Amino acid sequence: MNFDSNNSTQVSQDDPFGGNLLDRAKRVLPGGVNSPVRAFQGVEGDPPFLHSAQGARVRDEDGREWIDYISSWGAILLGHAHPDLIEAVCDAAGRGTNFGLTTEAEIDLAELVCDLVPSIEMLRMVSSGTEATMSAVRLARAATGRDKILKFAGGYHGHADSFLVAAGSGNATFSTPDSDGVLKAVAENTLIARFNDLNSVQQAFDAAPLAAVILEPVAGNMGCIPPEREFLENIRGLCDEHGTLLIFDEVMTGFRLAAGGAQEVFQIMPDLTTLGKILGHGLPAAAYGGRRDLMQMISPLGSVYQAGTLSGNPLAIAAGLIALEAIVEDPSLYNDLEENAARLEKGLWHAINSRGFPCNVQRVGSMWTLFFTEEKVREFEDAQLADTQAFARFHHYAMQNGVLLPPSAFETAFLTLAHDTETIDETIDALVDAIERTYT
Ligand code: KE4
Repeated sequence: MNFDSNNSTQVSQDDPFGGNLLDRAKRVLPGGVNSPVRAFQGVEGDPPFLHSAQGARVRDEDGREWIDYISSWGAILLGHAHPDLIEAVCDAAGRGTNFGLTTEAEIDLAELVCDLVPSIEMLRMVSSGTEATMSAVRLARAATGRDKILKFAGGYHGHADSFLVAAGSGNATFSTPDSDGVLKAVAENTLIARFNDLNSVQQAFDAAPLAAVILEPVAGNMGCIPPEREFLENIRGLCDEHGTLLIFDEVMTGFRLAAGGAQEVFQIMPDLTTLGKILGHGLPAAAYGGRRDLMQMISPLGSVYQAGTLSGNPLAIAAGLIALEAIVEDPSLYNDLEENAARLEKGLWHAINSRGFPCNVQRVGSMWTLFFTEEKVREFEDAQLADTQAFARFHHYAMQNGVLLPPSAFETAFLTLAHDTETIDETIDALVDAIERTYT
């Protein structure tokens, strides 16, 4: 691959209406984006404005193309614009976009989720991961009669108030708001522990009765951080001991790490699971589900209210059915993902070790992050100590070399089934050169 340095992202797109797209966007959207991370504040250069995607590649309004590892933040498994999915969504759209009453397809998808995800006996569809996690926490508080929940520093579960909190000082682990507009009274009901640090979890259990522990079983929002041995098992044990519900936030890991997500890989059964991303394969679908006795507490059956105009939207369901049916038809697809992701990791480690780059690749299945530190990243504080300025430069050089990584040192990159051997080898060449330029 020849690295055309003219593929710089510094040059913003000129739109037909004069000015450029970013200036235009900033006049009507906060920061010019509909979600903060897209503003490229964590990396160098301006964000491209994408026009289309196909397989493993995306293309911007100016026709520039990149091998894509954002993969819609993990929502894309089969590859962008998969023909079967496009056909299914177009067919669904031709029959109407949303009805506000239940369709058979919603039952089909719910049955598939129950078949695939070990701990889910019943679920409720929603339209975003945030809705899924906030509803699961509401359910846990109702089921236990307790107020407090435990999350982990660096864990991201969407933007519901209960999750936008920062660790308080001292051992109390009681939190303070991490966003304006979040009430202190709300933040105080969220305790914070450190990922892979069982003592900090024990401290939280000692501090107050907990309704739930919510965690990403593989951390993906502080870069990719695997759980260390027995960490998940010990949390399950503490929850059982204290009558606390365990919520696995598998919005990212669900259908990504295995057909049954992280709970299948690690053989741990949570009480509730939240899903999203691949469940809609790029269309707005998410869900929370788990033990039947808990889910039967949800309105209209039970006393826990939750609702949504577009929950179970026929187009999102059609996309989700294509994704999950592909998994059922060919479970070996995870072997293909593993093989190509391992090839990428091996290629990066070869360069890191042979050229002595102060970097570290952490990967779980098709989720991976290149950290600019030689140390193992076990928890959020470790990720914060990595050289995020170096990552910002690296991301920019990677884009100039034709590879688009998530624009933050605290995110995870994702492969899809369209990231074949040739694409991986192109990526390795491009990223090794980008690391080299980062350090020259
Ligand atoms: P949404 O509300 O964005 O659909 O899902 C929230 C969420 C919940 N749980 C986990 C584990 C998640 O990763 C997410 C959302 N992920 C981020 C990126 N890591 C979405 C990207 C964005 O915020 O723009």
